[in-house]
Amino acid sequence: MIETAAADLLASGMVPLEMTQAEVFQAIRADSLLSASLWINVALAGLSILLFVYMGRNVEDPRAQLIFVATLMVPLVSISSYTGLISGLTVSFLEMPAGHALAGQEVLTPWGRYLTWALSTPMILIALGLLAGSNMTKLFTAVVADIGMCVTGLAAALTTSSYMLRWVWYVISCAFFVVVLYILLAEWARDAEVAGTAEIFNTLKILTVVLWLGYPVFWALGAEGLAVLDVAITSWAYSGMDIIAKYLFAFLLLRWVVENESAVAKMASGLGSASRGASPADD
Ligand code: RET
Repeated sequence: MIETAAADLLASGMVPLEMTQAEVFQAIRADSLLSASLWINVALAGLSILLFVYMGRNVEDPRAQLIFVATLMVPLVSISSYTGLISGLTVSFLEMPAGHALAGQEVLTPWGRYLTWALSTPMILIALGLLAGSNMTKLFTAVVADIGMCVTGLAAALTTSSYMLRWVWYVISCAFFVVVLYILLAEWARDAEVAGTAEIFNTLKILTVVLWLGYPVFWALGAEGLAVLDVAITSWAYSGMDIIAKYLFAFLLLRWVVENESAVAKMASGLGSASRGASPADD
């Protein structure tokens, strides 16, 4: 009964102010398309954790181990993130401000996604930076800019006072994203040439850049932005991108690390390698 009532409210867009966590939980459960988009990620994250632990059982080089640990954190954070969404803990119904296409209506906002991206995406970047042979400055810059992107994305989703300010946060988040893209496409691409990991780095770089660009596009088109797409479709878009950006990405990276552990071990130790133009070939 509660489920049907919650589904009707969700479908009509007439959601009472201040829903309890149990009501949000029921509303999510009642939308089978939305629920499926969340549960599939819990299942895949669980399987990935088991697979990655098994793949890494014989890895001994510390740098390769660090790449494994960082990558393994991605499905671990993911399973927690999706559990938060499914339980209703990290989802709120927020009233959109004047100017928004759904102004005055309560829109389901899965803000836990943006919060947990602030933990999972730095892990992806740390793994990529280690693979490229990044120095500490670039790694730090990429991770900090990435956290800035996620936290300001969270602010965009949670701002209900002004429609314009939602987009101001969005633009700030995009500015942080540009820094991340620059490091990936220019700095680390060059570092990977020097480190001898260019082939795998380039594959993962393209996968990452193409998929990550999809997130701001779907945010803009989804219910929280221009509201061209509905909540369940947007959730499927994020879940689909997550599956490739996290599990496929992690599998390709870890498989390569296992097969090329000696090459990873031969990379300069530490994270203090010189920056631009300072490869041995320049002497
Ligand atoms: C937001 C909205 C504001 C503008 C920008 C965004 C970018 C998000 C990205 C997320 C990547 C997430 C991944 C998660 C995997 O666990 C916050 C959507 C630029 C790039 C890869």
